[in-house]
Amino acid sequence: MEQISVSDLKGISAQIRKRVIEMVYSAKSGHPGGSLSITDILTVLYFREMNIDPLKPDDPDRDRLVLSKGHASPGLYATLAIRGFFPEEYLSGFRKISSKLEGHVHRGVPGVEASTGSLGQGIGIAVGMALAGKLDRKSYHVYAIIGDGELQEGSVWESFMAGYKYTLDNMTVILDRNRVQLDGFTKDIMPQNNIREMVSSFGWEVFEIDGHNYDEIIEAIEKAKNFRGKPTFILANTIKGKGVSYMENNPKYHGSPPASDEEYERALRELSGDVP
Ligand SMILES: Cc1ncc(C[n+]2csc(CCOP(=O)(O)OP(=O)(O)O)c2C)c(N)n1
Repeated sequence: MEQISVSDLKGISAQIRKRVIEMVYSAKSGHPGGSLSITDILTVLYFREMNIDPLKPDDPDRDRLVLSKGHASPGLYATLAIRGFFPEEYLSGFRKISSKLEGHVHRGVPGVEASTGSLGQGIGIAVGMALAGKLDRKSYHVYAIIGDGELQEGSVWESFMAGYKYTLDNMTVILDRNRVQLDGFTKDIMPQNNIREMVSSFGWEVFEIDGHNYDEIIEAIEKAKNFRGKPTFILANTIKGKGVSYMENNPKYHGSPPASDEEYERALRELSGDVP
């Protein structure tokens, strides 16, 4: 695997974040907040850690990533395009008639492993992929990215039970712990007392990181993919809307694009580093 530097990874993530803003502003809809919170994690996975080849998106030996919080499609689509799975020009069709880039991630798009959007489902699909990998004696690794609001779906906990039962040490769940869900904060809507202990008590090995710190992301992913005997879980503390000041920690930008040309331009300036 090519060892791209942290500074190059940061440059790529800035590009991805700008594409996210352009996509939702052009579509006049979509989910920027939860896309920006996972951008650094997606960048490390797709540009450094995952065994993938954009020219062979169906290679049976490839690593797989299921975006269980499928509304964060702008983040994944922009990552896949910049990684070379499909032309970047396609991003301008996001959420428009006759484009393949639907509002929630869709299996027909090169690099997308599962159609998701109904929360609580993708993690179970990832369990199935990991179990298939074991049965087929394949060495690929399966990643699932889930949201903290998504933890409120009971099916997530069924997946944790199954992962433990089948000793899916070829699987890593990454929790985007941005503390915001659709229209409010998780602590007010359905508080989660101690996620580390909850998941660990289901038999998973838990790592906790700052989900915007590249050294921590890289170290945790490498530990997780090499860990044997239990499935792994990375609790990534993130900021919803990361990188755009007025979107950060603001539930309004869960599912709304910049509200005006001024907001749009400010977001792009901030992501270009032109605003202190
Ligand atoms: C089963 C289901 N119920 C409700 C929704 C509507 N919905 C879309 S995103 C969302 C909030 C999700 O919160 P979280 O998982 O924390 O995502 P993030 O904040 O990371 O974007 C909800 C309730 C859905 N997509 N699926």
